[in-house]
Amino acid sequence: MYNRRKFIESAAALGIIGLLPSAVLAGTKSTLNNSESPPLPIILSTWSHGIAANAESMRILENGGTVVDAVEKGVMIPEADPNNRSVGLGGFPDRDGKVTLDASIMDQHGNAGGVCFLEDIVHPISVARKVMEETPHVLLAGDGALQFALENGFKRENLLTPESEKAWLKMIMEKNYEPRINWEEKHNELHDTIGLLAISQSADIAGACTTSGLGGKIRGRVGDSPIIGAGLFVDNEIGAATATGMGELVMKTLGSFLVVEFMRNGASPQEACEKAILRIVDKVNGYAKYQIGFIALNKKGEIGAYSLQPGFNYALYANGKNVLINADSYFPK
Ligand code: SD4
Repeated sequence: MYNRRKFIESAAALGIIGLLPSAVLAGTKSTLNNSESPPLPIILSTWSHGIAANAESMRILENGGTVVDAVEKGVMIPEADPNNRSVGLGGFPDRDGKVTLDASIMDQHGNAGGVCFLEDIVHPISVARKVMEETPHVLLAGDGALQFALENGFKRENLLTPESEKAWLKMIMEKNYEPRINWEEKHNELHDTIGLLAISQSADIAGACTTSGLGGKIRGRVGDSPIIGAGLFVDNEIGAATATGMGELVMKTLGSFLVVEFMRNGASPQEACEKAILRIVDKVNGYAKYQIGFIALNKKGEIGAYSLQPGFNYALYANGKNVLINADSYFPK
């Protein structure tokens, strides 16, 4: 079980107390000062692969990159990692053995771009950015997205690594297509979607989300990650949110948009993530079998995270420290 007190103590030592969700702070001693504005920039992302992604994002910001450069380049790290089985190269394939990718990106001006059901391209997030910046559209799908990528200089590559193929063959033999909760924890080698949010020193906010989606999905299935408002939403006046887990639950509730709307109506990022999970519990049949995790940040640089099931963690880079934190969850451990 995650040790809250120990975490709070180390958070105090790291100087990130002011950023932490109230749920994490609840029950801590009143000597902790939670009122200071956290220094910007801050990077926040889903799961342990977020540590390396955050580090790259921060490096981009420190070297004068824009906040949208930072979110794109950050998530490119897990996309290019063949050992990461849920994002980009080496992603777990669909039922037919094809790796199909979904990604989306939003900048501080409210611009958005996405690709879905894209094959053979290592960096779907960069194609999504091109859709955002160089077309009048928001979302390109399948063969059309691939054609657009190739026309824009992206190279075609086989994304199915021998390890992913082996895992796929095992799944086919076992005929076990049921989505599993917290792949990272229970299936050591598997991870999950990366959603990454950044707020720059000048308080501009951007976000990126990229995934190979649900392992063993029916061919043609598209999840929440490329759908603006579902897997990702940014409103530079308010804040941003991104989601991971069983995309169908997020799509049915337009989860990331909902989190941002809760913040617009006065909720803290932590309260907003909790309310969005409660909305799933309230509205989506069969929710208890699945995992969903939300992360969020607001214009002040406060952050929040919450999940349906225990086991969700997120990476927070703030105050010069890049740390992995366990989120609180609706279901107890
Ligand atoms: C999806 N939300 O495709 C993504 C992937 C994920 O557990 O996070 N899977 O539904």
